[in-house]
Amino acid sequence: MKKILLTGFEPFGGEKINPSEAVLELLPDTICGVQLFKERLPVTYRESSALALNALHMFAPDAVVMLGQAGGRNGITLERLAINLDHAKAADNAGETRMNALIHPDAPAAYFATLPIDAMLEAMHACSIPCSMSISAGAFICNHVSFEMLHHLYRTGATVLGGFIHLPYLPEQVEGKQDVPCMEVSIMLQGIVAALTALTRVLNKGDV
Ligand code: PCA
Repeated sequence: MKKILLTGFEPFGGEKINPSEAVLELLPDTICGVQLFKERLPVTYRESSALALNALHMFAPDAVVMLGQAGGRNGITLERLAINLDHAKAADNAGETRMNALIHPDAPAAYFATLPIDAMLEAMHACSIPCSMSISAGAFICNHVSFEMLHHLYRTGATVLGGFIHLPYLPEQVEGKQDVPCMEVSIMLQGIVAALTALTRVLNKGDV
């Protein structure tokens, strides 16, 4: 049985909820015969990627799909890249701020996601889910975890596919705010299930 590791984040920046965590909780345990493992990560530079890599070693998945919140975006975005930079004015949930810091000084400037993101995007479009490709996951914790994960997978020559998906705000996060886009959790769920279904097709290819 093939396996996918899914990660999501705890709330941050004064929010009470993180859409990635909400979606993680609603996802089933299997999709198209592929087992899903879920890991909730802290929004900290120090612990997030260590926990993600720990889950990778524990579950030994065939693919890793990392989820996070990108407030202000109006659809689900598939990240093409993870960059070798920690650079955000905002402090993480441990109070740490990092600016102009390379994540791994000897590593490349960026890694491409290895998930089948074209097929995943097409699958979401086919369900009329607002979604698009993104070339920047920012330089905060989401990018940090994504870069550390892809760095590990590229460096070890692992055949495990990996990549990051950003989710917009949930409706309850934008109450009282004007012109801030949001998406119902049921639509996010439908989008992620469609994207994962496309991924399972790739993973199951070659299986008898
Ligand atoms: N979004 C932030 C960190 C955690 C999350 O869900 C980001 O985009 O870096």
